[in-house]
Amino acid sequence: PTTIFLKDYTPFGFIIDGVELTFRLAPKATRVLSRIKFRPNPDATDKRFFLHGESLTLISAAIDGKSADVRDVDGGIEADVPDAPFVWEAEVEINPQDNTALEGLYMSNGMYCTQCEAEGFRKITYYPDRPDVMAAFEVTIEGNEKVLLSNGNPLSQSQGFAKWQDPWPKPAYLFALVAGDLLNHPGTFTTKSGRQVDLNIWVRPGDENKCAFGMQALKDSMKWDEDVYGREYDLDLFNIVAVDDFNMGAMENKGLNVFNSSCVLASPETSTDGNFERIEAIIAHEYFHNWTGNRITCRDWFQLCLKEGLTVYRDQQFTADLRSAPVARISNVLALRGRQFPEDQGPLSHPVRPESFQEINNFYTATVYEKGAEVIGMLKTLVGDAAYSKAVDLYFDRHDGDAATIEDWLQVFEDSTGRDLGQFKRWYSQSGTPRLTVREDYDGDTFTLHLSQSTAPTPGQDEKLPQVIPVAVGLLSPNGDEVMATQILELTEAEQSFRFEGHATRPIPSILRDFSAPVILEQGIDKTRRAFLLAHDTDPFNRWEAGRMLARESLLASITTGAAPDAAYLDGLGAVLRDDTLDAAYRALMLGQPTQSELAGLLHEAGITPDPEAIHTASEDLRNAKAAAFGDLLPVLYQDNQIDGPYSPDADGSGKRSLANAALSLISRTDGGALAAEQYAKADNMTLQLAALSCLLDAGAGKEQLAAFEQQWHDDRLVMDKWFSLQIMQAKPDQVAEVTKRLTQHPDFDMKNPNRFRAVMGALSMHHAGFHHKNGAAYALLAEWLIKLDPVNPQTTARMCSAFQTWKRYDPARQTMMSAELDRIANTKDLSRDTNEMITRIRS
Ligand code: DPP
Ligand code: ZN
Repeated sequence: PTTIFLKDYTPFGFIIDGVELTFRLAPKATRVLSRIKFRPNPDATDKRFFLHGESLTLISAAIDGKSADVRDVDGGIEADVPDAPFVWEAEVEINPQDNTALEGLYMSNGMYCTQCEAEGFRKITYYPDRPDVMAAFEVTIEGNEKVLLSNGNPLSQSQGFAKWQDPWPKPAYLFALVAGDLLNHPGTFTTKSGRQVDLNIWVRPGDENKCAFGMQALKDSMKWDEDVYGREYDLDLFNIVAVDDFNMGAMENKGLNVFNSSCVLASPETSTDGNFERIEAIIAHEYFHNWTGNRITCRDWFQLCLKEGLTVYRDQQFTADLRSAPVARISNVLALRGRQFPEDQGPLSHPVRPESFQEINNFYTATVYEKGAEVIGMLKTLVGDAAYSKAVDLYFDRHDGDAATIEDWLQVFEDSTGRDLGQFKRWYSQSGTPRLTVREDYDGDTFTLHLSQSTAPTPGQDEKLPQVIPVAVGLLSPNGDEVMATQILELTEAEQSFRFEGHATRPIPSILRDFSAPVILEQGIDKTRRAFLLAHDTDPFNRWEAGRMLARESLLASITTGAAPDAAYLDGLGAVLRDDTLDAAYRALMLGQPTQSELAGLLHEAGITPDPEAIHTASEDLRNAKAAAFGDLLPVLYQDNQIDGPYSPDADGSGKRSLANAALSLISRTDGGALAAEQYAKADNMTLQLAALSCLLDAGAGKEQLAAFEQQWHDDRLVMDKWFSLQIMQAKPDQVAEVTKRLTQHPDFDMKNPNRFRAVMGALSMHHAGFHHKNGAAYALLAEWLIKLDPVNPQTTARMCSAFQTWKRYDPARQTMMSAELDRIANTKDLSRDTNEMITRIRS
């Protein structure tokens, strides 16, 4: 396999002045005719005329009307072309029906759709399939389907025919085509300059009642981007299509977003509050790409974080504005710690801007997305809100229509603020999670914080240089008043001290407020201090964090010494739960505790081999201790957070349901599931129904309800995904592999559908104690299915290999078993490039 390097970038030898495509749709033999105007690129040194192409049958090719002599080369074709403008015409045949990889043009439930990011367009026709080649597209579709869609605005439409024109030059990865017997949920939006935009969500018949929420989220996103970033939509039409078979969550194709149906379809009966929130965020994310990604795209795929980090940051801001900012921030940090930290601390660690890859699909990672967003947040913290807005405005002014780089992005900040961002840029090039260590001093007047930073070596990077870390700090007095409001300390050296004068009593610092940098904070403070912060911190994130740390320390003590759950933690938590000035969603988050895989990671970092069984036992014990300690409080929380009246997925309602459901899950540990059964019986929305079922299964009950649930929902694929997952998530560790295996034999288990595959195999790999059960059955089962899926869908297979990324954390017996499974995958004949790269990196 070839490795591609950032440093080898060269521009394409030609510029495109226009692309015309004609699709003659047929399931097994679609013809694609292309007519592309090329001219030599004066800025390019490499003049080779190379077009990408994969799995294409070439019917004919012509240059300026004369049959062209094309040479097959690795990954595409070459031809000799004039040193002047010319027209390339080609006809190819492709087979959408058999395209199970879901890249390029494929079929899902009888409808045609496309996925071109990152490199799928080359499976549609011969083309310079690279993001720095931008062109205006005109697309003709001939097909029997009722609805024929492509990017941009419709030029003409009649039975079996549609012509679309996208006036905005775009890279091929933003191309899209959809054809099917679809229905639309319509809407309109009037932009700030008074232009009316038609909006549609296109779905398969039967799903029309699940579009209203997504439509509202789209309108909210359009308004928000105008209000906050000054960005207006730029076409007369914006289409969203829901597709059942989709590798990603959604795709921001110009004017024609294609969504995994799980990320757009919603109704109270079938979707949980979590689904609604996720849908709102993803609709916003894809819409925001119209400016950060589409109008300004990436020069090459190494710059992926330029659009993804920024767009995730923007969708996080949107959620914080629409819902509760502290709750949103805590959720983002939980996701970062849950997915990005393990990646950055294991064999798959890579910089936010990677410097090499074999298969770019493998770099749509938590590091590029979530850490990429954290980097934008730090930049904003460092320069301040006003300077951030000014710099981003300059970015849009200067680079509209460009395929840009991280250098371009940082340059607008340097130019508009005068600040040197040379050191800050290390956040893009250095991988690994920095560790921030704090020591305190006090001399009767001056309080001093000694901060130091270090980052452990990561694959390919032995030496780490100090990064710029914005550390948000506030000071509290011993009675809990804030004596210094939040300040940003800029840590730029390996070690630095910050002095705070004029404190007659020793203040208590609250450090890394709002999680101001994606680092591991080592504070060396005791329980009393944490309990104080849990009770008094004025920063909601750090208040939550104090509770989280107490829970963490309690669990680690139970795991390593068998200690009982920490009474100080339970006391402090009880006080917070009783404080009904705090919103319900926040209190529900307080009731949570570190995941078992997070604990395994912490033990590993501390040089202790994690024992999944002991971790599981300690986690269960802590939950049981909460159930016992809050025996009187939990029914009150449950009762106080019941909602009369119709379901609404807003922040207030979902917060109440999350607190009531969190209480229910603890109550179910003592009442055998009686209250959960009651809730199940009367639930009129999926949030309550699913939570009740989950509690019942956890309590070892719920057989009847599980069957009833299947009966009720067997026709709804998205709900059935939950039914599959839940049984695995709630299985006892020694049952997990067996339950999973049984579910793979269920007639509705279909590995070709990525949602279903992930519902089952994802749940298997995320059940820490079950996946790592000492009998090794889960390792073998996952490997077996990854091997089966690889020839069908390499992208999803490769993504799921990361379940094994932490294999070196565990004891020799488990390592040997996981290593054997990795070998088995690696030795599979004709393994895809995607999976091969992942397994090679994981084993290294
Ligand atoms: N569709 C994916 C996303 O929006 C890749 N661009 O993040
Ligand atoms: Zn994105």
